[in-house]
Amino acid sequence: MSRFDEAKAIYSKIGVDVEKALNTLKDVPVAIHCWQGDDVVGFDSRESLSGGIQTTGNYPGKATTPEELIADLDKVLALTPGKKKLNLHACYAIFEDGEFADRDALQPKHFDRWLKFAKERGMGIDFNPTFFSHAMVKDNLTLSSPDENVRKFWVEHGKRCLEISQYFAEETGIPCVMNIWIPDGYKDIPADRFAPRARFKKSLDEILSIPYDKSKVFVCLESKVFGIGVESYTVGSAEFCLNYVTQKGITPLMDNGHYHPTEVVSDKLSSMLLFHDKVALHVTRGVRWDSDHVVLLDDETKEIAKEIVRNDALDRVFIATDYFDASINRISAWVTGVRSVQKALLMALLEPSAEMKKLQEENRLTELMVMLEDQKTMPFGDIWAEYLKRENVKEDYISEVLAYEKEVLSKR
Ligand code: RNT
Ligand code: ZN
Repeated sequence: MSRFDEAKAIYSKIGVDVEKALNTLKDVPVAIHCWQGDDVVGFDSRESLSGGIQTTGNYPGKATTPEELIADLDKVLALTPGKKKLNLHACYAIFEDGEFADRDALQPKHFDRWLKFAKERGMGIDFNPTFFSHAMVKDNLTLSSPDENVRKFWVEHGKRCLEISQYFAEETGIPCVMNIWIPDGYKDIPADRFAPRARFKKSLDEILSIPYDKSKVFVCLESKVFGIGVESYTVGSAEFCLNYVTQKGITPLMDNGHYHPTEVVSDKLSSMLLFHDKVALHVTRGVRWDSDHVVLLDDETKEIAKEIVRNDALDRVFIATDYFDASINRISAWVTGVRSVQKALLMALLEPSAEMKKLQEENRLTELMVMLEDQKTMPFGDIWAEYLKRENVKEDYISEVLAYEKEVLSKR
C-alpha cells in the first residue's frame, strides 16, 4: 500500500472522502498577484513605491521588464498546482513603441500583452487601479483629496480601470474582480475626519456611475487600519468600506493584514457571508505592524480556509494573494505563499466538518476539542504530495527555484 493509500484509509475512518477533497481543490481559483516579482514597481511611472506600503531588501534578480516578469510568472505557474487567475495592477500597463498613457488615460490595449498571456494559459484576470507611486498622489491623498484636480484625476483613473476590467471579463469569458484600495490618510491626528471620507464617497460614486456589467465585473473595496506614514487615520477605514459596499451592493474585500493585531479575518468571514453574496480576500501575513509578509501555513491561514469550506462558500469567496518580500528569492516567496493558501484549503477540505458541527450543536465540547486536536496529526502531507503528483507539479520547488536563480535571475 502506498503512503497515499494508507493516508486515504486513515481519513476515511473519520468519515472524510479524500478523492472528493482533491477534486474540489483543483477547481478552486487562486488569483496570483503579479506584484511579488518586481517589488510593486510596475512599468508605467516607475516611481518608487508609495502609499504607506513598502518592500524592504534587495535580493538580486528582480524583474524589471515585462518579459522578465512574464518569465518569472510562468515559473510560478509551473511550480503551483490547481486553477489560477492573474491579478494585475494598473501600473503594469505595457506600452509599445514609445507610446505612453497616464493613469487617467489608460486603455484596454495597454494590457493586451497580459490578456494574451492569460488567454494562452486559460486564466481569468483580476484588476486593481493603482492609486499610489505616482506624482498625482498629493499629500498622501488621491480620491479623498481636497484638490479637485487631484481628485478628478484619480476618479478618471478609476473609470478607466472599470472599462479595462470589463474588457478583461469579456475577452477571457471569466468575471473580473476589480479591487479599489486607496492609501489616503494622515500621519498624525487630523482635525477633520469627516470631509476626506465624504470626498472619498463622492469619488467612488463618480467612478461607479459609468455603466458596467455587474455579472462580469465585481467591484471590491479594500479597507485598511493604517499604513506607514499614515498611522493616525486612514480614509478607507473598515467602517467606511463596509457601509459603502453594503449601500452600493458591491463586494467587500478583506485583507487579513489590515486589522488591529488581535482581530482575525477568519472570525469575520461568517458575518460577511450572511450579508454579502460575494466576499473577496487578500490573503497575506501580518507581522506586528506590517501587513505583507509571505503567506505561510500558519494558524490564521488555516482558519480562514476552514471558514470558507465549512460555510460552503468556495464559490462565493474570491481568493487572492497579496504580499511582497524583496529580501529573499522572489519566485520562492511567490510559490511558498500560493502553495500555503492551497495547503490550507486542502486541510480544510479534509476536515470531518459535519461531524464537528454536530458535536458543537449537541454541546459535546469536550469531544470537539479532542477531535480538533486529533486533526493536527493526520497524515496531511501524503495527501498534498498526491495532489501535486496528479497536477504534474514537483513537490520540491526549492531546487528548481535555485536552478532558475543560477541560470536566469543572477544574470539580470
Ligand atoms: C496595501 C493593500 C493593497 C496592496 C496592493 C499592491 O496595504 O493591501 O492591496 O497590497 O494593492
Ligand atoms: Zn491587500
